[in-house]
Amino acid sequence: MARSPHTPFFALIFLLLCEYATAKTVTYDFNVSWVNVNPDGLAERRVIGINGQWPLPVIEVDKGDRLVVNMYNGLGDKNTSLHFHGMFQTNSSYMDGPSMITQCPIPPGYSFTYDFTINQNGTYWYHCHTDFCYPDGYRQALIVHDRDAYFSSQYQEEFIITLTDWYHDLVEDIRFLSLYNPTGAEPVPNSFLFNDTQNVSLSVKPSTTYLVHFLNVGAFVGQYIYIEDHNFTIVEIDGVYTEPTEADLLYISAAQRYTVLLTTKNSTDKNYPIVTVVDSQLLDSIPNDLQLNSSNWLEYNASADHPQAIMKVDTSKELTPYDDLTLIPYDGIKLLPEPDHEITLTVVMGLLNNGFGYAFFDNVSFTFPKVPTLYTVMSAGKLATNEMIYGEYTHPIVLKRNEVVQIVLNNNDNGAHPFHLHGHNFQVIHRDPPYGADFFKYKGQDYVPYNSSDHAAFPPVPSRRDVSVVPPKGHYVIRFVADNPGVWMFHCHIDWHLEQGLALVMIEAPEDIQETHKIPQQQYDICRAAGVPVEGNAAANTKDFLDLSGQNRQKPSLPSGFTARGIVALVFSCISAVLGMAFITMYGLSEPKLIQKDAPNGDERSTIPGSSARDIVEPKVDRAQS
Ligand SMILES: *[C@@H]1O[C@H](CO)[C@@H](O)[C@H](O)[C@H]1NC(C)=O
Ligand SMILES: *[C@@H]1O[C@H](CO)[C@@H](O)[C@H](O)[C@H]1NC(C)=O
Ligand SMILES: *[C@@H]1O[C@H](CO)[C@@H](O)[C@H](O)[C@H]1NC(C)=O
Ligand SMILES: *[C@@H]1O[C@H](CO)[C@@H](O)[C@H](O)[C@H]1NC(C)=O
Ligand SMILES: *[C@@H]1O[C@H](CO)[C@@H](O)[C@H](O)[C@H]1NC(C)=O
Ligand SMILES: *[C@@H]1O[C@H](CO)[C@@H](O)[C@H](O)[C@H]1NC(C)=O
Ligand SMILES: *[C@@H]1O[C@H](CO)[C@@H](O)[C@H](O)[C@H]1NC(C)=O
Ligand SMILES: *[C@@H]1O[C@H](CO)[C@@H](O)[C@H](O)[C@H]1NC(C)=O
Ligand SMILES: *[C@@H]1O[C@H](CO)[C@@H](O)[C@H](O)[C@H]1NC(C)=O
Ligand SMILES: *[C@@H]1O[C@H](CO)[C@@H](O)[C@H](O)[C@H]1NC(C)=O
Ligand SMILES: *[C@@H]1O[C@H](CO)[C@@H](O)[C@H](O)[C@H]1NC(C)=O
Ligand SMILES: *[C@@H]1O[C@H](CO)[C@@H](O)[C@H](O)[C@H]1NC(C)=O
Ligand SMILES: [Cu+2]
Repeated sequence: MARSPHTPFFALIFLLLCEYATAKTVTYDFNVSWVNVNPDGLAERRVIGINGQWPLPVIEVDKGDRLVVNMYNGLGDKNTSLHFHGMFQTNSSYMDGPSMITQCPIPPGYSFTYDFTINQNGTYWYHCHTDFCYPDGYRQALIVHDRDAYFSSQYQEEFIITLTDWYHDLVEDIRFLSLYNPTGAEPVPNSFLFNDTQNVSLSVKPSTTYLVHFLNVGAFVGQYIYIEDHNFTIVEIDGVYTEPTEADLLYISAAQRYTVLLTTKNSTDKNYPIVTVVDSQLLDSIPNDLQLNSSNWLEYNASADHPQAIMKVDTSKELTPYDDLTLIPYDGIKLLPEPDHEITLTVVMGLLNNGFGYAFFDNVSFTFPKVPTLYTVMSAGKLATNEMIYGEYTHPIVLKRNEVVQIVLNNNDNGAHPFHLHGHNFQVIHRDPPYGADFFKYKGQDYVPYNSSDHAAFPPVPSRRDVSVVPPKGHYVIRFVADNPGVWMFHCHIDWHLEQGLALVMIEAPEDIQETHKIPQQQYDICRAAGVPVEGNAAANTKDFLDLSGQNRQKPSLPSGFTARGIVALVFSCISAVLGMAFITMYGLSEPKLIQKDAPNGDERSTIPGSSARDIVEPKVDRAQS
């Protein structure tokens, strides 16, 4: 029988459809090792490189692809692991990356393969998640391209740009958590980088639209960004497509992402500064030589002038960024119904009895368990739904499958905190004070907790993202559905605050985790190599999961009768004796504001004293600008 003349045509269509629909596997081999770099021209330092290179490779995949990263830890002196920020890791929370939560730390000389499927689009990033490591350079963009994106026909070219704070010292040498820093003053960066360098000229064509991905991969500081005489059209935040929204100034906190369309002018006579302004409200002190504002250029004409920016002024309305709470998700997902499970948390900074400055959700400063929490789920049988087995100091919260969860986050600290939830994005339904009010202009107002009977109406289609900033002395309210069984951290993305314990762990639908998760053998092998037990409760007790004796604990609270002021004074007299005033100048310490009640009892389990957040030690220096 003669073949139909149409066959080749249909075969071609079929092949095209297949090509279109078939996900591919994208494999990266990462040999992680130390390399020396000097991206700001001020100091050479060691950073964590991949295959001998830094800046690190951008991971680029298409929606639906399987991503495989074969990682070899060639650092020699550090454990590591890799987190893919914003990835939902459906049925694969064991690929999420945080050490001692969903896997064991990968010791030097060992390999580990991350392998999962990406059913998301947009702008993400990867960074190490063992100890406090990514300020040492192990972080880069991860872009999920999507030819079905509603804006995909509206641009001709694409840019990926990271912003970051930059330190000249290794995290281990900064020694942030120490007796020498009782106020917990965050290390002040030495400089700021634009796409891991400075003084960048982005060469552009006239009358062309670019899709620009901005990512703040910094460890600490948020940044404002604008381009002189140009506007952005926001189309995505943190992997969530938004209705196209025009904005002239963005504020990007640590770990947030914005993707914008940028249309160039039709003339090529001038170049325009791309201006970044550091959120200096976060800095406890500002050294004279620290450059807070930077110009990079949208370069239309390489031979024309590259002017420095004419600054917008901090003190006027000019520096009011676009309020991300008003961005409407393109998928139109409506306000989730009233919560089944409400969690109210208060962020507090305080001292424990070793004189170190810690961070707390209520009275708990996150402390790693002895067994990674996910492995506790897998080994606990029916007890997996009992919060207690995960240990008091991981601040565990067990969620039921598909319940609507609401987190009310009150901030009793006078710094802003960008909170990130793993495994989800969330609706941000309320925030106070809002952007444009006193948000970054804290002038010492009182702590304002959320009042559920006194707030503005929630938006019908709330903004969604995976990192949202809780304002100084204010609060926010977020909602999500517990539809992704797994073990997920919720933590401040200022890496210094994570180190201080500003984290908790959610165990979402533990029975479903047990059913859907098949932990690869390599993970157990890595644990054996790291000497970490893979069964048992948070105290590694496999016999009696309800017996937590021997669990890791936060340090005890200050002894009763000892005031925090006393400790600080004591510490400072010692320090002054050793280091003199130089140190105090270094951390920009002003008179610490301390309110102290007696510890409720001598129980070593008690932590920071005081029953309500208002009474709690507050040793942070006043951040009001002088
Ligand atoms: C990783 O890189 C180091 C140094 O660049 C090299 O010595 C080592 O053989 C590499 N290891 C692997 C597994 O590729
Ligand atoms: C960028 O330009 C500034 C101002 O001219 C200069 O101080 C700085 O060293 C430059 N940075 C680099 C990495 O060359
Ligand atoms: C790696 O992690 C294990 C388990 O926590 C620990 O015992 C070991 O000291 C760590 N190794 C390094 C090099 O930090
Ligand atoms: C996750 O596992 C559940 C239960 O086996 C299954 O219904 C679902 O399709 C899986 N989802 C993905 C994205 O693999
Ligand atoms: C991913 O893109 C598709 C269209 O290509 C869209 O329907 C979907 O909502 C997007 N997913 C997310 C998580 O934004
Ligand atoms: C930013 O740096 C990354 C990594 O080096 C690179 O892939 C990307 O092209 C750079 N972006 C621009 C706009 O040059
Ligand atoms: C930017 O947008 C503002 C209003 O949102 C408008 O007034 C201004 O003219 C726009 N600027 C440019 C360069 O398009
Ligand atoms: C260039 O843009 C300006 C301002 O938007 C407009 O007035 C002018 O007509 C444009 N010229 C051309 C050649 O498109
Ligand atoms: C680029 O700038 C130079 C110097 O200002 C100018 O002479 C030249 O005409 C410009 N070229 C274009 C294509 O606009
Ligand atoms: C940096 O920008 C801020 C805010 O726009 C401004 O107040 C300040 O004067 C600028 N500093 C320098 C050195 O340009
Ligand atoms: C909460 O708001 C209601 C209504 O305005 C008010 O009556 C109540 O006193 C407020 N509660 C607190 C604790 O401020
Ligand atoms: C925190 O406070 C709660 C409620 O008062 C108490 O039950 C718990 O033991 C405290 N936890 C710590 C670690 O102090
Ligand atoms: Cu924080």
